[in-house]
Amino acid sequence: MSAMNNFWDQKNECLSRDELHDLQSKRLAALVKRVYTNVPYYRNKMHDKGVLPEDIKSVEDIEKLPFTTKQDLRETYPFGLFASPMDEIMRVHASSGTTGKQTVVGYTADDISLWSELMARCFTMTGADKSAVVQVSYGYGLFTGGLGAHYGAERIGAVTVPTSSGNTQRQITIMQDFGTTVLCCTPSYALFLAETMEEAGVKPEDLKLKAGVFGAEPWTESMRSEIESRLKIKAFDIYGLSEIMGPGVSMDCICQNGLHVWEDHFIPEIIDPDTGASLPGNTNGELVFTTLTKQGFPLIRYRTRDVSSLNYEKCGCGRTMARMAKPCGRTDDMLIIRGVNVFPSQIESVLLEMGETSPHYMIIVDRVGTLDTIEIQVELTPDMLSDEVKKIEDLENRIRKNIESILGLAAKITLVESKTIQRSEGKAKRVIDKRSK
Ligand code: DLL
Repeated sequence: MSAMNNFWDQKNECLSRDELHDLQSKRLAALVKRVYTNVPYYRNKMHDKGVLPEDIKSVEDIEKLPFTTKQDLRETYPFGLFASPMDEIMRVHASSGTTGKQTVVGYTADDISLWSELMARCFTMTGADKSAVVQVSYGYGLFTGGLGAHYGAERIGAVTVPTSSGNTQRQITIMQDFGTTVLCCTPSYALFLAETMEEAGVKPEDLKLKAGVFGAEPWTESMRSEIESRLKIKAFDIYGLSEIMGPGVSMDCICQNGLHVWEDHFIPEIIDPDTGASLPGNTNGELVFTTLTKQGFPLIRYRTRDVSSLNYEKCGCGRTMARMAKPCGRTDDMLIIRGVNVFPSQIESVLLEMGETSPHYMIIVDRVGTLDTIEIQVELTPDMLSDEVKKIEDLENRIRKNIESILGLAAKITLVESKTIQRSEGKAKRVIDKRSK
């Protein structure tokens, strides 16, 4: 598989930065005019900020525009931010989030076509073509994962297998019998599939699997290595959110050094989450997106709450599109424990780099009196027995020390029996925060 020929749309994927700048500027100006005219909510927000469509002439002017937040989506629930008449909307999706009303997004026929096209770029980046067999094990339904991947796989002409999530045994049988070459699911489910295959005595060599397109939740580089070695595939990271489109806003290429944002259709920015100020390249902050070409549900400067950074250097694969760093978590998933900021992904890195336990863990945060406590439950590997007290204590101590040196925080480590932590078929839940109750 050559790094240079995995293009679906080489011309657009490799536009020069100058060409991109001009295209984005033109599209941004048109978008702002359109939402100003069609969406009263945006018009009012722009008036509040004292900005008019004619003030937006190029990408640099984007900072004049107001942000959009999840709260704005809730206030206009369900269809208040749609910019096309309802008879042009042909699909809706929704995401429930963890709190409050769900947010609803709408697509015109052109939007669905664009989404398929961008997902086709993603699949092609894995080396897949029309000879591929793509098993879509993301959930189908209001969640964008299943249908988003489905339309992209069909667009490249692959054999598309819409298994949806769940029924793990059947997923494996289908992989074997249909000769699946590309698997799409969450990384936590990929790991569960690997585990179930091992138990059933199915070896990676028995399958034709070459690549995985995994996303919808944060996962670390160590988790990637774990999945790649257990399934013997190349694991690609795909990112997206329903508000912006669904999966396929960005994905990493064969170089696995950041996820290419399809900048001809989305403008990414990184801001300081506290002040809203724009941050320069290669600095961590909150990721913000503006959609440039979506019609049904365009968004201006949408605050994702995801933490990442942007790299504008040309990539070894030949693409010019900015690369976002693997999102390490969400500003609203960040735990503040005794004043220390903790991302679950930091804990995952420690555990997987040590490699002495299974990769399954659960973080339990509580408050005793006024003191925050953190307990990390980690599963033993099946061959380790919990009655080997000395060995277990020794391992717990070493994990505690490593966690403390990374987080600067003492955590209680509890090793639990193999298979006692719940597996997920979709997005994994890794934190129980009892303080919020
Ligand atoms: O999770 C869309 C998707 C489906 C992406 C399938 C990739 C694959 P939502 O349910 O709206 O949409 O959740 C979006 O999930 O803001 C991130 O916090 C998180 N997320 C998605 N992909 C990644 C990723 C879909 N690759 C929210 N790495 C986003 C880290 C991710 N977090």
